[in-house]
Amino acid sequence: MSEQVTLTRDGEIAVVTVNNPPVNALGTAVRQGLVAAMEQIDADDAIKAAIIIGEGRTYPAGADIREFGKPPQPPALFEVCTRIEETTKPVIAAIHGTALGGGLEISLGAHYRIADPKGRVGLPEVLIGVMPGAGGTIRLPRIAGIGKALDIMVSGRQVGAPEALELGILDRLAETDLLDDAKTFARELIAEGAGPRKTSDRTEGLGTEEENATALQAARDGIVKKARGLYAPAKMVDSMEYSLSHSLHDASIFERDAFMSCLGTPQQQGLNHAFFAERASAKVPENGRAQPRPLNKIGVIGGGTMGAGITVAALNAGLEVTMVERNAEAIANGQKNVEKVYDRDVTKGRKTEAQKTAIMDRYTPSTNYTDLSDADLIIEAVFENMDVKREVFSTLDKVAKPGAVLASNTSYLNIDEIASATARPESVIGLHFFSPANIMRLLEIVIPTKAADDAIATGFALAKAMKKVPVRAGLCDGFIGNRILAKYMSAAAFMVEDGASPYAIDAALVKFGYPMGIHAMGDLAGLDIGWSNRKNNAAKRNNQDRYNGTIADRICENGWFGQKTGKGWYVYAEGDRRGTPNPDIDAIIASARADLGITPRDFSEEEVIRRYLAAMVNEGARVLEEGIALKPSDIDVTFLFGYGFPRYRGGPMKYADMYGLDNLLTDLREFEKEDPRFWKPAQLLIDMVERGESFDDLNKRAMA
Ligand code: 3H9
Repeated sequence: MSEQVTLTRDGEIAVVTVNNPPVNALGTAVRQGLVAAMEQIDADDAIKAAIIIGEGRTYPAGADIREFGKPPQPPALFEVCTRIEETTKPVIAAIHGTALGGGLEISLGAHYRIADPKGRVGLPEVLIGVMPGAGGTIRLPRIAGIGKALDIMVSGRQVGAPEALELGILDRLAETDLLDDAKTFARELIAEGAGPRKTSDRTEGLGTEEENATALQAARDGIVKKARGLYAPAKMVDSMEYSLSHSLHDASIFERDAFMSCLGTPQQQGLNHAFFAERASAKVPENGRAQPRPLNKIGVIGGGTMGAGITVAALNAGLEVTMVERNAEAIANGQKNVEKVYDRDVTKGRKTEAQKTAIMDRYTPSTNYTDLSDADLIIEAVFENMDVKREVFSTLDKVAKPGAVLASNTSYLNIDEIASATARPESVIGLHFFSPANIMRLLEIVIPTKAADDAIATGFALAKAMKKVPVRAGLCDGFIGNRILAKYMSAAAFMVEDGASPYAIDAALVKFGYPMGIHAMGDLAGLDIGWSNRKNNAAKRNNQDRYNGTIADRICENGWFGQKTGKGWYVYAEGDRRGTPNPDIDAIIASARADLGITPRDFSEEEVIRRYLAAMVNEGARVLEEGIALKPSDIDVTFLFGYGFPRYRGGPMKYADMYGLDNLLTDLREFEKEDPRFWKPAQLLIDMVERGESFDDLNKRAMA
């Protein structure tokens, strides 16, 4: 057939195997091979039934995303699916791993489907900015129904085999070996004389014309809310609707055109970038040079919100965890904080009481550091204070076994200084989790000067076990994320001083795609944190720098720290987490402006975004220049997974590429006139504009 598709025979059954590692993506050679296989199956009278199966870890997981944007090569995937469906002998898709996107579409082109019980199916095209383009919107609703099919496509979720069986997507689950069971299925079909059963001819998922119209309208009404700015979902409904009253051929062309109209759009570029950036972030030199150290037992120092979150993340990863607190009361609270998470899971039906008990069996509470003597990795999550941290590390140095990795969860402090409290700085790294640590997927892995490669590789292995997205960060104040955050928070603070409404800024950010604005975010995190930082850093502040805390300080002086005090930039009624603008803020802002001698001016929504992003990307460029981040896509990943940056925009550096680095530099030059210190363009940015380079060029170079 082709190197990537083989056809073997077992009596009357043809077994068509796709072998295109790692995920059997449906690239050109696979598509050609599948068509050739179907030709041969039709031509050979001795073949009475056929099976399509994937070699290795999965059934095809979709179209080859790397081919998007390149000139399309025949046959198109929708033609392959139709060719499979037109085969004159029954074709069975035998699914294991993940049959996603085009992978599910070719199995819907097949006449019957059997799956490994652990297999999953789905149409996740929406997550990369496209829609199903090879019959997904045509065939899936015919068996699963319009509502269910749209739920699967709009969410992009992976449907487990048992649910897929219930929905009629699968005919049966394998009970022993997938291929053996598929062959048994095939023999049964041959014995029954059952011929091909075309999915495109089936109607059991559909209702009457009126019912279908109602379901489509309901989908349209719901879609705006669910789609959160994405345009592919509405196109899916259009395509589905069209297919109900047109031939398979016409519907396929309509769907294909809708799919093509998504390609190359900013959303598709952003989401595609996010997909590959997420996978590139774990590709760091240390992983190539060293193997991780053993990782079974973890120690966590501290049972507060962070320590408990890290503990839950480690327990969920199947690790054993010993949590150490300073006294009986503190450890009892720490344990309560961990159990709370699992109790909630039980209440919500996500876990059984027995599962909770099994997990908690791997948890050991302790008030004694010596209980950490057999831990492979110990993560400190205590109070953010250098003296306290150094004391913890000096104790750990005495009790931890040789080779144990010692990690600090600090978000700002100098880890070299922390490491110097031990006699083994080569085993010390930073693991900066984001709160809540059992939910947020970002993990900054911070590299102190003396850290050994295998200690760093162990940090990445932990991230993998915890299903987190790791980003390698060099040492500096705030590492990648918080350092850049500080800059755009200042840009927002200056805009408010100069005339912008904090609520208008938040609204502009939500419109841009953020789940919430920066002021609402401040209220959620607690305004007292920034206030205390500003006070602590007062002595270090350069008097020539514009001060960013004038207004925020005054809010805090009232005891208004955000959600936890019921008041901050917004006011929060009991149980209300969205809040409404705090009516006292206008007066605070007005008095601050008067004291600073500022005559307020208007800021358009567009200018708000320009300034916010310019501050973010300019600092991102500095972070790159200094080698704190290895590549621009790591900065994107940081902001996508830790700071709510809208995924469909790809991350700040990708956004900057699409906005144009020359335009960004022009903006910085314009803002620089009013505050040359704050807005000074990064040298890297200036050089890149001069050379006509993009951040994507730097990504490619870093990955070469
Ligand atoms: C589609 O099908 C459109 C059609 O409707 C119509 C067309 C006309 N292509 O994630 P992993 C690479 S759209 C190319 O680390 P896991 C990935 O980059 C497609 N490459 O493994 C990585 O490469 P590397 C719809 C792909 O086990 C390697 O495979 N399908 C593709 O954690 C391993 O990936 C999807 O959107 C691809 N389609 O997760 C599925 N997929 O080693 C997208 C993966 O160089 N894929 N690679 O870093 C996934 O969700 C996950 O990769 C999967 C495996 C769940 C399959």
